[in-house]
Amino acid sequence: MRTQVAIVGSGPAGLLLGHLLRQAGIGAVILERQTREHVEGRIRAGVLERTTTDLMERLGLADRLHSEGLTERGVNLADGERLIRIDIEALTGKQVIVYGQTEVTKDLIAAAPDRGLEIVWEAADVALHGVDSDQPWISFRKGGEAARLDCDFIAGCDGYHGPSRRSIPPEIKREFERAYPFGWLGILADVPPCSEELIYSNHGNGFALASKRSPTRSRYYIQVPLEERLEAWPDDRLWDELETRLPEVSITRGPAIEKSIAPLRSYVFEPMGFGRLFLAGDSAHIVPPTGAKGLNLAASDVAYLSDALIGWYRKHDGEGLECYSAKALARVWKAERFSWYLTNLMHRFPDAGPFERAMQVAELDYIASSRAMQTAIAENYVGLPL
Ligand code: FAS
Ligand code: PHB
Repeated sequence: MRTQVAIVGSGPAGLLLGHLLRQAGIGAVILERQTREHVEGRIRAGVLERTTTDLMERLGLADRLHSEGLTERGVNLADGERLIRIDIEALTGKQVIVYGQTEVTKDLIAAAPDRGLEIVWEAADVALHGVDSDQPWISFRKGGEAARLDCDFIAGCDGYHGPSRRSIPPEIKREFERAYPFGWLGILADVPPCSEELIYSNHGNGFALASKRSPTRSRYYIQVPLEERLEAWPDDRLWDELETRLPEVSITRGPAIEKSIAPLRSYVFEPMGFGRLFLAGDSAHIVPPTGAKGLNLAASDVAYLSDALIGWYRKHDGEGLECYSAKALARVWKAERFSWYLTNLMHRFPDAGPFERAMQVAELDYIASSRAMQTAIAENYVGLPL
């Protein structure tokens, strides 16, 4: 097989990139290890910045997002009984849209065949070769048969556990990491959301988040110790704890249709490019989901990378590709800072003492009383400009 840009991974990063390149008439093939059903069944992100919805509009794939997505004009920080509403629309003129990553992924996969974006599902043993040459290629196995994909460029959109990042020589890589001493236990249930807008709660028992997917489907998270086991949280215990940690809301209970625990981590890999290999999304950076930035950073990476590749193919201008890593990382680090800041503000750390708690209270007091502080949070929450 041969294409112009070989993409590893059909998560949001790989799919958005594939579509942006196809729209520009550039050949692209996606190699995905999992089945289509597995990828479409994953429950992850839920909050979309304008930069992400703009990309979907640019691709002409935003109809369902706009008809089924929920527009959010504000977000709430709770501290015990106190609720601090941040009017993101009044403070920034922008909103965010709640529309599940699952739905974004389904829309992008469904549109692929008509736009000549080939996705090879169940591509096993993907390995990258010649990334520092001008003829890189990928070996993989499909249906037990060895196969090869030749290309001009490789886009590593294979998430945190994928192989691409490991193709960048250790002598030039730099890694930055902060692992948090807790995880998020998430539940998805077909019950009406408990509140109009999202509520992030800092409670004595730990963090909680009230989110949603539709007027009849809700998504909740609570902070749990890292070693916590799912079996320890039957639905009723989880609903009891959510009622304790979320102030002033009446929660409708129902059976979990998905329940999982995700660790929290801040991670950045530099550089995001080496030779003819470019990383985008979780393959290069992870943010704790507190800031709702993971999917949106994947989208902004491919906005930069697609422009750079289109510049190379259309004008033989390599400048965009040379600057890609620095440009993407500049936005990544700001989102890392915001996600780390909100995680520190809204979670209870096992080793924190009275002073650390007093700092959280003072910070929330300041946020409650300062338009400038609320504006700073709103600007980051709706997404910083590209
Ligand atoms: P992905 O991990 O989505 O996709 C990578 C793809 O590569 C996968 O399909 C994988 O199967 C494939 N792959 C891996 N190895 C391969 C190999 N060897 N060969 C071929 N294919 C391979 N982000 C937000 O913005 N907002 C939120 O609200 C939010 N909530 C989250 C909640 C949870 C519980 C979690 C876990 C994450 C959340 N995130 C959130 C972050 C999440 O959305 C990621 O940032 C997003 O999926 C990143 O997209 P990709 O970079 O495309 O990586
Ligand atoms: C979600 O709806 O899954 C969600 C929303 C906001 C976050 C993280 C997750 O910060």
